[in-house]
Amino acid sequence: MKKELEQLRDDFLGALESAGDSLGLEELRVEYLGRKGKLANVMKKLPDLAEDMRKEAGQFGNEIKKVLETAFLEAQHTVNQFEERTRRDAEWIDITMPGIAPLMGSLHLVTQAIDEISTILHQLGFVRSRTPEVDWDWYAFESLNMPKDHAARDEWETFFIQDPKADKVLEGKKGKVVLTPHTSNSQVRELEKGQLPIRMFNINKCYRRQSDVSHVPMFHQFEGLLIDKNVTITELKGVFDFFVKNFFGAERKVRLRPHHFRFTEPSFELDISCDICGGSGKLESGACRLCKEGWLELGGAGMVHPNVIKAGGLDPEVYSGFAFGWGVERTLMMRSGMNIADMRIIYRNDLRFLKQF
Ligand code: FA5
Repeated sequence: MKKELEQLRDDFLGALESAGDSLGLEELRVEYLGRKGKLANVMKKLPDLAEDMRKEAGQFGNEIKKVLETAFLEAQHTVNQFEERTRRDAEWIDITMPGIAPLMGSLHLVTQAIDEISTILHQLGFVRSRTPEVDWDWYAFESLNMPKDHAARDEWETFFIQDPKADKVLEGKKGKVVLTPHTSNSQVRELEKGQLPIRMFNINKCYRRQSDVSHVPMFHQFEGLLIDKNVTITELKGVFDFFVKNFFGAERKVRLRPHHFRFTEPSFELDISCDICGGSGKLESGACRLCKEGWLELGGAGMVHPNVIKAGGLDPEVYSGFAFGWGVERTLMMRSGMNIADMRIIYRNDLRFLKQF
């Protein structure tokens, strides 16, 4: 039995050397030291030995067991250390390698334009006011000298809000509810506050049933309103000159063209020489699709109509003023070098386009 135990020890120590990894080690432990393993099998023979030999063989068996267990623990320690080092090596980071730059977000180009427009108007002493973008017909049309069913309203191609409880447009004391088709709903809302003089601007979303190279269904306008005693067109012209010089540069050509709005008298539209065709109306490929004639309309303006001043609760004999409303997207598109020939691209959420700004 002694020889058998010595052989078993030698076999085990030899096998430990080539166990490889912790799995191999565990298999060896079960094979030799497990409850039904090789050592247990040899020790099972103890009761068959003569009594005088049994004690000595038992002691020897225990010594061999201790040798095997100690050798096993040492091998296990070595293998664990090796495996831990290998794992750490695999996770090693070269801190001298250039990093991956995190993606930087930026403000949408329309938001950037709104900020710039606001800065210029602030410099002129205008203060930003907020008006609802879902509003009553009264503020969007009727108080602006456009009675119900007046043909002038058609130009605004308006979206109405449906009453969720009935098959009709939502309606209240101030008329139907609309998605504001222009920012001019701010005019009477501001007059009603009765804090004079008024020098406010309002930038908001507007909605119309329109979509082509120079129109989108949701766009932005900035509206200016100045009401005081003895206001003249000269001051309106001064505001436009200052704005154009600051936003587009001193060299850019603009023109005021007589127009008709129900809420201003006299009324104008302001055009700018088109930046896409350089003001010629022509491109190599044919006519400029954006402006068609070298000029692009940016917005409307005029002296506030006496009926509007009255609707706001003031006396038009005492107070007068001017108002203007420009499209933010068109203003932005016409900035030198922007090269945006189709307004719809601004809202396509194409990152290849948006990342440029
Ligand atoms: C108006 O909306 C008037 N409320 C402007 C005004 C204000 C006149 C105060 C007098 C006094 P108009 O419909 O022309 O006017 O629109 C003004 C500008 O908004 C246009 O010149 C254009 O720049 C922009 N705009 C109008 N519709 C769209 C659209 N669907 N998409 C993008 N921009 C638009």
